[in-house]
Amino acid sequence: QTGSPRNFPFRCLQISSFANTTWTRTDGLAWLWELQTHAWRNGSDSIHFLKPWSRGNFSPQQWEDLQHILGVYRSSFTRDIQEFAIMLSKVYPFELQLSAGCEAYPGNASESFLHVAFQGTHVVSFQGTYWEPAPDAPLWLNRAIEELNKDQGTREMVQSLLSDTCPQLASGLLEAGKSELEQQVKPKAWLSQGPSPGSDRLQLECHVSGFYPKPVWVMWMRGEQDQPETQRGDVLPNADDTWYLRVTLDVAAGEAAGLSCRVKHSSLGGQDIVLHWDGSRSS
Ligand code: CIS
Repeated sequence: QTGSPRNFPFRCLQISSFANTTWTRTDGLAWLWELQTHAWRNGSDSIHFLKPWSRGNFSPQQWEDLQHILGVYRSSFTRDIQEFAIMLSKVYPFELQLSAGCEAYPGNASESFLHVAFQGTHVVSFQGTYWEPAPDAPLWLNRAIEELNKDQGTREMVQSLLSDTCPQLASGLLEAGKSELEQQVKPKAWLSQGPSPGSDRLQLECHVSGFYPKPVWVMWMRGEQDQPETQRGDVLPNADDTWYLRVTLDVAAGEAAGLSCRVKHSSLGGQDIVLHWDGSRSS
């Protein structure tokens, strides 16, 4: 897949836990596409850079300013939410999650978003210049939204963060991190025997690890024939920004011979990895 212009969204996540009236914590993280670029930890005043290119094209002063804005915001946000909890009789513990970010398009266009979830359900978004309830938000939220919309200073700040700061940061990161984002890392694959699913049955496991980017195709095959009983696990993250996948097949012990695991990935340039089950390992 060469030459086609593609977009990489930049996403910031905020996770705020309110355990009781006195214990809270707020952490943040930011991702460019599949790569985590920043961490903003509860006890820390600074935004931590996780990549050599996490500074993007921001000056040290711009980072100072952004850190200051976020520092003030974290304590005000915590206080505001505790006040809302009293006003709306919400019981502890509860979780708030914010997801905010943007994606720059060719030209100068960009699109931004900010969504808030309460107990894991989307309840509020910032749209244009106002806070708005999500389509199925509970009615009690309207009082909070009314209060939030009275704070014009915050609305202007959020608007400028979303429409100026975010796209500028994202496009600088994209430029600085492009080669890492677009890199291709080949998977390694190996076979093993899983726990027996029953008498005279075998579980064949095909492990695929260390690949980047995430999309991958793995199937158990008999010759050229896909085995539709193949069970695919979740694609799990390794610690080094690569991915891992396990794919299994339950078969009668006598039918394992002749099976193979086939792996297709963009890094392999059409040269699929094919591993053959060694009948002699079946016990
Ligand atoms: C109990 C359930 C309640 C549910 C309610 C749902 C909540 C909805 C979410 C609410 C968000 C509220 C945000 C409000 C913040 C304000 O408290 C705060 C301070 O406001 C000021 C007022 O303007 O407070 C003063 C008193 O202290 C005064 O009241 C003042 O009013 S005045 O002037 O009338 O007297 N406002 C701000 O701090 C403004 C800045 C807001 C910034 C929002 C940012 C959201 C995004 C957070 C993402 C965090 C993850 C970061 C991860 C990594 C960082 C990498 C780079 C970041 C790039 C960011 C790009 C988006």
